[in-house]
Parts: sequence; structure tokens; C-alpha cells
Amino acid sequence: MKPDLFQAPDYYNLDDLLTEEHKMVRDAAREWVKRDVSPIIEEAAQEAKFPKSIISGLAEIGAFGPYIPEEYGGAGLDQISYGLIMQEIERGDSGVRSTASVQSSLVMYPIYKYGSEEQKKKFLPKLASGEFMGCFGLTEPDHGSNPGGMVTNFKDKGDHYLLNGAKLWISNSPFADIAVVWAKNEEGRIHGLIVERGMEGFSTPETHNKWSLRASATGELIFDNVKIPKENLLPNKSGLGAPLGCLDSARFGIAWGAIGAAMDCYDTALRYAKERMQFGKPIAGFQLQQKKLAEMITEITKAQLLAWRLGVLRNEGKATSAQISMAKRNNVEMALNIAREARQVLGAMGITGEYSIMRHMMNLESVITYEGTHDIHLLITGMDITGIPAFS
Ligand code: TGC
Ligand code: FAD
Repeated sequence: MKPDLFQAPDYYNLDDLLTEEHKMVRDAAREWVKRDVSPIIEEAAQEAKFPKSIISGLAEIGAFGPYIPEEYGGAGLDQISYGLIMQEIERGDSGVRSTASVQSSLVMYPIYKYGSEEQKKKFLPKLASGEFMGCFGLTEPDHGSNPGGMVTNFKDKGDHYLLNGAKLWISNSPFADIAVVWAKNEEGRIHGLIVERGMEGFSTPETHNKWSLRASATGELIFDNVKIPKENLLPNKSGLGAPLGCLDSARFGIAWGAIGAAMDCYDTALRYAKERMQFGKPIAGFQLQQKKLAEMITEITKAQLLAWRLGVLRNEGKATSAQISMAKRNNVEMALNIAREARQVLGAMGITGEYSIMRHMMNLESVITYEGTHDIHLLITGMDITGIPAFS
């Protein structure tokens, strides 16, 4: 892969809206991606291997629990810092951002928000340092967009619970030390349970042959009469709103992360277009290529403003789930469109691993599907503005 020459676009001087702390956090993450992710990520993706070597670096830049209070090992940062970290990591690779999103928003967040004090003390510091890695089991083979239909269940056996069922498409599952798993009790109420690797009857087979997010490990979670100690149930929230609340946090991170992937594609295409000569001049001098590049920077700028405003609303505790859905949907589609256009700017070179664009493009095909598909987020907006759910 070519050396990482990334220069971040900031067409509307958005840096003026950031605090010194935001810029410091963002620049540290940017520097780390350039130094420790860019040189290894193409090979990891080609070999379809999660590069475990980056776990300690992710912890050091505060990517595991950026907004979790410091007393539990988190970085104690605000939502805009969290977004900026996700943006920089996804600039490197969506799969690396996935690892950080899952650890922060889907494992640490539910333990922090819905867990007991003992659970917080036991798990959060180890998750923040990367000593423990986690995964989040909501999706099932027959229940993806409709998680409320889940069949994974647990029964009260007096001194423990007995868990049965299966989850599919679970990021980090093949190597996770713990899984936050959503399952129904005997009354059909959804609860979160912390399942630990090594518990008898619990296995995590890897899903192979993905063309997307190849540097992120994806797998199943299988529960065959797994005995779960009662103290591993998350006591402070139940119902579908509990896992969906975690998704709000992860979707917010993706809305920022997708901008990073788009910025990398744009920056690569711009540099290439200025250097590549055809018909005696740089291809950047042709109107058709300028149209592509001008539209890319316009869309990136709009997405940056959307994400920034959403970050302000999140910091004020005012962002609605529907506002988060709109940003996730818009920014991921924007990034995927830019990746496709940028790929064309590079001609044949665009399909090679010399450049990051094709990898981003394939990754974004997962990002547009997970954490709620593009269609589901449109239906969430539709429901919000009309008051009428159209899911079923
Ligand atoms: P519905 O009846 O609308 O809602 C059930 C309860 O949940 C509440 N709620 C929310 N709470 C917090 N945050 C949200 N975003 C919420 N959305 C809804 C709602 O108020 C209600 O509460 P209550 O107290 O009245 O019971 O539920 P529904 O069954 O009609 O479904 C609605 C729908 C389709 C929007 C929802 O199921 C959905 O979002 N589906 C998409 C599923 C999804 O996003 N799965 C993601 C799996 S995790 C993942 O992909 C990780 S990828 C990780 C990576 O690698 O980065
Ligand atoms: P389906 O729900 O079967 O949808 C198929 C198609 O039908 C989609 O186009 C969808 O938009 C459409 N559709 C469905 N319902 C409607 C409707 N009501 N109206 C109109 N159209 C509809 N899940 C986890 O729990 N944890 C994870 O860590 C995780 N990581 C993932 C990693 C990867 C790489 C991928 C690809 C997925 C991951 N997922 C994870 C699962 C992801 O959240 C689901 O794939 C997603 O929610 C969609 O579910 P599905 O794939 O079953 O599609």
C-alpha cells in the first residue's frame, strides 16, 4: 500500500467550532492511525485477519469508552470527542472502528447504564484498557431488522439462569472475552446478560468468506444450556428499549465514522487526479473529474455539519433517536457514494490494494446494513414525522 499522505479536508473551517481538547483528541487519533493502522491494514484485510496488535493503541487513544467516566477507566470525554475519534479510526478502516464501536457503545455503555456497581467495577476498567474485549449479541438468524421477535431465551433455575439460543453476525465474537447478550425471560421480557468465555455450552464460531469488513472478526454466539450466574443479569433496564438505547450511541459514532472513510476517499482521489496525466494534462483539469471532486467535498461538508450539530445536541442531552437515525443514514450513504465515485477517479488503480478506496467501499456495504439498515432508518424518520409506524 502507498504511504499514508492523508490531509483532512475542512472546507467550512469546522475546526473553529472545536475546543482545544477536541482538536487534541482528534489529532492524537489521527496520528495513531497514520502510524499504527495504515501500514498494516491492507494486509490484514487481504488476509481477513483482525489485527490484534492494534488493541493496545485503541485503548491508548481513548477509543474504548471515550465518554465513560474516568472512575471506571473511561476517557471521560464529551460526545464530539467521541465522534472525532470514530471519524479518525474509520478514516483508517471501518472494521477497526467497528471494534471500537462495539467495545464502547455496545458493551461498556450497557454495563455502565444498566449494570450494577459490582458489574461496572468488575468489567469496565478491563474493557477500557483492552485487557477484556467484548461483543454484543442482538441479531439472530431469523431476526435482524426485527430484534423484538428474538427467540434466544433464559429460564430461572433458582440459583442461576439457563440460556439457550443463537446470535448471528456478531462483530468481535470470535475473540471476545465477554458478550452482552439480549434474551427473553419466561414472560417474554428482553433482558441483557453478560456471558463469559469459558462458560460451558457457550461457543463463538467465526463467519468466513466476507467481502466486507475483512479486518474485523465476525461470528456467531451459540448458547446450549449455558448456566449464567444471577449476578450477570443487567439489573437496571429491560425491554427492547435497552438494546436500542445502546444502538443510539453506536449509530451516533457511525455517523461520524463514515465521514472519516469519505474524507480518505476524497483526499486520495484529489491527490491522484492532480498527479495523473492523460491527454497531456492532469485529469483534475477535466470538468467531469472536477464535478466528482466538487460534489464530494460538498457532501462531506454537509455531513460534517450534521454530525457536529448532533454532537452538540447529544452533549446537551437533547438528541432524539430519530435525529441519530437521520445522521447515520445520510452520512453512510454519502460515504458509500463518495467511495464509488473516488474509485472511478483512480481508473484501474482504484481496484487495487495500493489505495484504500476499494476497501472503504466494500466496508461501507456492511456499515449501510448494520446498526439498522438504510431502509429501517428511513422508516424511523418516516414514523417520526408522520407519527405512523410503517415497519409491519
Ligand atoms: P418499538 O415498538 O418501536 O420500540 C420498542 C421499545 O424501544 C423503544 N425504542 C428505543 N429506545 C431507545 N433508543 C431507540 N433508538 C429506540 N427505538 C425504539 C421504544 O420507545 C419502545 O419502548 P417501550 O418502553 O415503549 O417498550 O420497536 P419495534 O419492534 O417496532 O422496532 C422498531 C425498529 C424497527 C426501529 C427497531 O427494532 C430497530 O431499530 N431495528 C433495527 C435493528 C438493528 O439496528 N440492529 C442492530 C444490531 S447491532 C449491530 O448491528 C452492531 S454492528 C456493530 C459494529 O460492528 O459496528
Ligand atoms: P433483514 O432484516 O433480513 O433485512 C433484509 C432486507 O429487508 C434489508 O434491505 C432491509 O432493509 C429490508 N427490510 C427489513 N424489514 C423491512 C421493513 N419493515 N420494511 C422495509 N424493508 C425492510 N448484529 C449484532 O447484534 N451485533 C453485531 O455486532 C453485529 N455486527 C455485524 C457485523 C456485520 C459485518 C454485519 C453485516 C452485520 C452485523 N450485525 C450485528 C447484524 C446487523 O445489525 C443486521 O445485519 C441488520 O440489523 C439487518 O438484519 P438482517 O441482515 O437480518 O436483514
